[in-house]
Formats: sequence, C-alpha cells, structure tokens
Amino acid sequence: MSAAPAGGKVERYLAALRAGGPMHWTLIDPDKSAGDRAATIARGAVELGSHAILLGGSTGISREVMGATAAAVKSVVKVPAIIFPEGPGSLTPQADALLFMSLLNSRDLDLVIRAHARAAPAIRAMGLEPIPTGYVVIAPGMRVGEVGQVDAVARTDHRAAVGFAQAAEMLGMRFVYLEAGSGAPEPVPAAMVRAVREATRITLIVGGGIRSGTDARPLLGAGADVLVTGTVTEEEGLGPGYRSILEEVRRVRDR
Ligand code: 1GP
Repeated sequence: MSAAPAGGKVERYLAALRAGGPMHWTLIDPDKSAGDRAATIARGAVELGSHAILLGGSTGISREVMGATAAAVKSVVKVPAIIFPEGPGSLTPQADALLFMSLLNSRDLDLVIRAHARAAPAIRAMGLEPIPTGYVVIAPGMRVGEVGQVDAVARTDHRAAVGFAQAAEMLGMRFVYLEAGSGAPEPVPAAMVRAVREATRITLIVGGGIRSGTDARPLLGAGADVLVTGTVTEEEGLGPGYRSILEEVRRVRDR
C-alpha cells in the first residue's frame, strides 16, 4: 500500500517536478522589485525554464508590498509563487505557499520555533500552504547568518550538515535548505551537498552564491534537487549568468 503524497497542491506540484530531475527557483525581493517589475522578471524567468518564484529576501517587507507583488506575479505566470519569509509580518494569502522554515542552527528560539507557533493560526486562516523546511546556514552565511544569530556550519563540516538534514527528515520536514547566504562569494560546497544527498531522501534545496552554470553544475552533479538564485537576477537581470544556470538544470533534466 503506498501512502498518498504529502502536503498540499504546491508540494504535490513540486514532487511531480522532482521526479523528472532537478529544479530551479527564482528568488525575487519585493523590496527591490515590487509589483509589475517583479512580474516582468517572473515572466522572463519562467519562459527560460525556472520552476517557481520565491518572494522574499529583505527584512521588513510589508504585507501590502508582498501581497501586491504576489498578485502581480500570479497574474503573469502559472508556476507557484512561494513566500520565502523572514518573519510573520510579510505573510499574505495572495501567494500560493510559504516555505515554513525552521532556522535549525540559530541560537534564537524565535527563529527555530517560537515565531512559527505565533504565526501558525494566521497561516491556517489565510489558507496559505506551508512547506515544511529545515533551513541550515552554512558559512559564510552573509546577512542571514548575522540577523539569524546562527552558529554557521563550517564549510568542511559535512557531519554537522548531515546531522541537521537528517534531524529535519526525522522531524517530518520534507525539505531541507542548505544556505550559504545571499551574495555569498561561493555556493555551498558540492561535497557537502553530496554528503547530505547520500544521507537523506527529502527534497534538497541549495542556495546562496550561485551565479553561473559553472557554479550550478557541481551542485547538480552532487544531487541538489533545487537551486535557488536571487542576486544574479538583481545584478544582471535574466542575462548570461542566469541563463547558463537554467541551461545546466535543463541539461540534467533532459538526460
Ligand atoms: C538567498 O539562497 C538565496 O537566500 C539566494 O542567494 O542571492 O546569492 O543567489 P543569492
């Protein structure tokens, strides 16, 4: 007897995509690109093959800006618009889902579970689909490492990364996100991604510092299920760096 697939509509869409190979998600920061500007990026991203739009990145994005941006994005693309939250203040029913992330290696219990407990009733009332995700910051961690009061996992400490990912899996989270930090000089090491891949079966998201196909290739080879990029589009638009990342994802999917 096989169990019904877990999660809501967005999670089932992502699971079906994952069965066909790795994915790419485009992170748009509504504080930098709101409304129509975000919609233009999202349309171009999906035309180039990106599989979902993540909305977030800055601290203090208002519910109004997030709501208007999610609505604008959804008016032009069919892929899910998923909130990448930094706190409960930016949650809006205009999005399809949110990464319901516990920052597993934070010293701040609010970011591990307390803010989630406060926000859960509102999330349920909004009908926003929560995607249960263990979020693990790997050095250098950049800004999220600082504001998240994180004890960042050292880049060579595969054992720690595997421990967090396995703990997330054992707690029933269906996604784990290895985050080097937005704008990191280098992505999460491929060897760490491989170690986590070999030790877990949940959907493995990798982000931070991916700027080109050359960066993407070893991460895909190591078994990442999802690559998230944000900075490359903010700095260069949907230019050669962004396109080469999507080409690598497509190459692996087409294999
Ligand atoms: C940040 O992992 C994402 O949370 C994306 O990072 O901005 O470096 O692409 P970049």
